[in-house]
Amino acid sequence: MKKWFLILAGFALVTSMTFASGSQDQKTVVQEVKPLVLRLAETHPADYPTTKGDMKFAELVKERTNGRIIIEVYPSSQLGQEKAVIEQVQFGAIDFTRVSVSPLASFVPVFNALQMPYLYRSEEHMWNVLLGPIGKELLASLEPSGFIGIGWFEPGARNFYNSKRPVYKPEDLAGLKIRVQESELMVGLVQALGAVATPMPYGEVYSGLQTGVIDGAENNWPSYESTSHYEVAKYYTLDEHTRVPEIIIASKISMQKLSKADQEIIKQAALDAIPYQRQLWKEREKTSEAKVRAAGSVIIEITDKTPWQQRMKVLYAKQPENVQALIKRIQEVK
Ligand code: BDP
Repeated sequence: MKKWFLILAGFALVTSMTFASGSQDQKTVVQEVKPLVLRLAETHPADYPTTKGDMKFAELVKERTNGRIIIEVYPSSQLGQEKAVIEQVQFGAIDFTRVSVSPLASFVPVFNALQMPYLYRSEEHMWNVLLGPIGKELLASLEPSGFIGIGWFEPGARNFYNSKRPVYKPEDLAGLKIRVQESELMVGLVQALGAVATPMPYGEVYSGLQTGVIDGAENNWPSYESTSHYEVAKYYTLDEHTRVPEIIIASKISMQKLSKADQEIIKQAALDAIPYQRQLWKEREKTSEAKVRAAGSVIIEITDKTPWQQRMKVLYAKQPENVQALIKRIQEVK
């Protein structure tokens, strides 16, 4: 029903009356201008703040192109899990996706700098980086790999959770099998804490926890709640080990088919959707926290993060020179 409405609304019906010269004959010419329909892949469900951010982006593009460009958002991993989707974006089979920088860094390793543990002093520091010169440079740097970076969304801080025991200090993680994103850096992070890292797509984590293939995972409040992972892993430790920015990327192949003016509209629309997503995120963090607390999750506060930060030194030392240089620039941002 909705789809049909979109299709109908997208058709611009141009009606012109032509009068044949010297006669009273009237002819009506109906010309159909079909909108260009592009697809955006999203992992999260439709009611998730990030998906709503994607939808805001799509709405702005539609509005600003007078319905000539329609971006259809496919939520809940309908088009595949993030790593596979990124590959498809690279080949032009999917036009856009919103993903975590974590799997993207396997394609463009310098992005690892953005997901280093305890890198940002605060959410504000992270946003100053993303919206400042570094963020702009990074979006632009994706082009040789077949992507056009167009915007960022709020990722929240990630925390460990597991089904076995409360974790107060890194030593408590020893031997636990912890799911990580498909990212070498995240594997290193978990290993540096003494746990066993198990890379796995997001969509498989719930059953992994349920069947005991893994003991735990790590994520922000909204993801821990929306996936129902809290039902099968009730110990949630607020160690806030990392903030991994969310990014919207377009396929270079898809974007090149558009006029420069339309490309600009798309880039601007993605940037203009950011405040909306950030606002929804703030609200959802609170409701997610309330929901998992009410469901009986055991929430462990960490007042002194120093022992966690100490463990991460090895990971910093391991980074190649270009990543180290970028990390330093990020740390210098006010
Ligand atoms: C969520 C991100 C999503 C990732 C997921 C994960 O929003 O993009 O796929 O974490 O852990 O926070 O895989």
